[in-house]
Amino acid sequence: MNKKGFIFDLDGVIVDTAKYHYLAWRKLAESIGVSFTEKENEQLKGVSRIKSLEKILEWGNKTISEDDFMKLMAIKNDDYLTYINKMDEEEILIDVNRVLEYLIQNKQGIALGSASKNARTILKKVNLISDFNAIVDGNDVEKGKPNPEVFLKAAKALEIEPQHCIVFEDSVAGVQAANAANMVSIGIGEQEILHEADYVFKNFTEMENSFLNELIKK
Ligand code: B16
Ligand code: MG
Repeated sequence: MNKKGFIFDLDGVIVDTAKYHYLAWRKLAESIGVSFTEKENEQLKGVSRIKSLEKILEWGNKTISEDDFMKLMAIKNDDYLTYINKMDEEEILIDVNRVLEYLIQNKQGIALGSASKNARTILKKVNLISDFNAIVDGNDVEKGKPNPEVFLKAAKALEIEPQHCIVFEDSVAGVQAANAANMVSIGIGEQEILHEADYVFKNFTEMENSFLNELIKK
């Protein structure tokens, strides 16, 4: 039997939480006099919470105390969680359910590999948590993407060798992390942005079960 490990990023692959990160970061950035648009938000995709705030402060040329830094991160997260708490199954991105069902039917390993410390809360809200055999998130890693740590830990948790793992990612840093982990990288998004990936699909609708089957058989 061919058993592969399929590792899913969360934000941008399973759900679009980037829009909520955007609203919360924009509110926070504006409160300290830093302008924040969708362009800046794009650069925070796949980036940890700490690194995100560091970047925002850098863009605004601000230096603050360690204490204030922690306070701002907490304010942003509280605000973000007000959006997360309203989420339900309706927010699962197109055809994610079909892909998960196919992989479950074919007895494949399924893991989450996300930078988010809120990953478990989000998976529970959208009722997908029981589909995952392993969850590795921002609470479990020291080094963020493009470091491969998150995906290597997910492979280990699945007890599947990295070269038998496949990663679905929407961020450039995530694709680089998958490549560094010696896994098959599948970009979900635009080819021009995710050109370092082994394959790129606009979304899961473009990815047929026959393609998944080929990955399993490889
Ligand atoms: P949190 P992913 C990432 O999720 C987001 O893309 C990124 O924008 C966010 O800053 C990061 O999680 C940390 O999220 O504040 O919830 O810990 O794409 O790796 O699933
Ligand atoms: Mg992502």
